[in-house]
Amino acid sequence: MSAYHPLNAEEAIQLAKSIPGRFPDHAELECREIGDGNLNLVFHVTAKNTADSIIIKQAVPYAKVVGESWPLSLDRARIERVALETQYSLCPNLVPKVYGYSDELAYTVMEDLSEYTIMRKGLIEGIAYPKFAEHIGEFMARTLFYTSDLGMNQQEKKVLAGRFVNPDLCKITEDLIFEDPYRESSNNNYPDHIADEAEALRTDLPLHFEVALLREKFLTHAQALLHGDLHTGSIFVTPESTKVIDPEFAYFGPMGFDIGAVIGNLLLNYAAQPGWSQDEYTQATREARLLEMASDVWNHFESNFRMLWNDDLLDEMSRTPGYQDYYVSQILKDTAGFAGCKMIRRIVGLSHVADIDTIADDTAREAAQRKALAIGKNLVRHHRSIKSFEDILTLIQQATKG
Ligand code: SR1
Ligand code: MG
Repeated sequence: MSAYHPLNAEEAIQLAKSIPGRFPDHAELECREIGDGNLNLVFHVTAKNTADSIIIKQAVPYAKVVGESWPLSLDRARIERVALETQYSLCPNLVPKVYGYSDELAYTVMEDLSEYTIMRKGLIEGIAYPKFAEHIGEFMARTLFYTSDLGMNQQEKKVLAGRFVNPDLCKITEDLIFEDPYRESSNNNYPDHIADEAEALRTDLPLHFEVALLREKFLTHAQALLHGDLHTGSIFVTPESTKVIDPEFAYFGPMGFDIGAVIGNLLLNYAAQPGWSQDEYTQATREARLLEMASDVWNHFESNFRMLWNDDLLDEMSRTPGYQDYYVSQILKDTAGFAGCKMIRRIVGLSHVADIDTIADDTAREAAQRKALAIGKNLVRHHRSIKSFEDILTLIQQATKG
């Protein structure tokens, strides 16, 4: 019989005490369950009289956001932990450290990042993160390059991919991002005032064609180990530092899916700005900053990725002149397409974003929803013809005119 059960606060404290070197001997510990995500329990264990603390994240055997009617494999806790360890080995400054785990109880003990802010919250508050693009560009370039056939022994990659077979979480993405928004589904969730937009999504066959191409890439293109859910709620930030968390959706997929997740979520915040900024000047400043950040994310990814390719390439055929340019240009097209899909799903699908849903004014919220859909659709429609990030900015401008 499995020993799995959801931990209670006292058990979390005992667990924390068993991690060597984390708390002073005889420290008095306190514990709060602080999980506010869609899927897991999160225990914050702190010492009463010192600044020592840790996080224990435990999976429950169903999707918390929906309830026990949506069972989910506990193996996602192992996948998340192995992904954290793999990413930490490649980017130690950008990923929390794992201190312990149990696959049977589906928990991971890790570094507490309480002094950081979830990036989505920071962006809603209008905070600038001048180092973010550089950090996330480096994170994506290193984690994607060194787990791809370019930077990793190809037989070892196949073995590693076997540790990241993640059917339940991939199914969530396949349904919620690449299918439900384009059909009638009980998973969908949108207010009546944008029912016309949802109806248009269901009948737009040229758009479905582009989504089908992107979906096929997600299903079949095992290019590199992805984070798999790299939205701004999976990133902790301060103005100086960045930490990427929550890789439970990790699997071997197309690189552009991660890059598109980051850029799509910056663009969701961009679409929300008229609902958050107090005056026109602030709005214009923040919008310009967000577009610049999106562009810098791509530029930092691209320059790091090309540098790794030039310095550390293992695959001989990939030295063929012109191949690097071709490869990078394909990632950019995928990035745009996946960014668009991610924007659309957050407006009409099951799981939304606070950037848009918590805009207080009804009219401003509706305008943000329509703007996000217009940008998302334009990126998906035209992703295959994109040749530079400038093209993406042009598509954004076209979508938001008039
Ligand atoms: C049922 S889980 C809904 C969403 O939350 C996660 O963060 C993923 O984005 C998933 O699609
Ligand atoms: Mg998550």
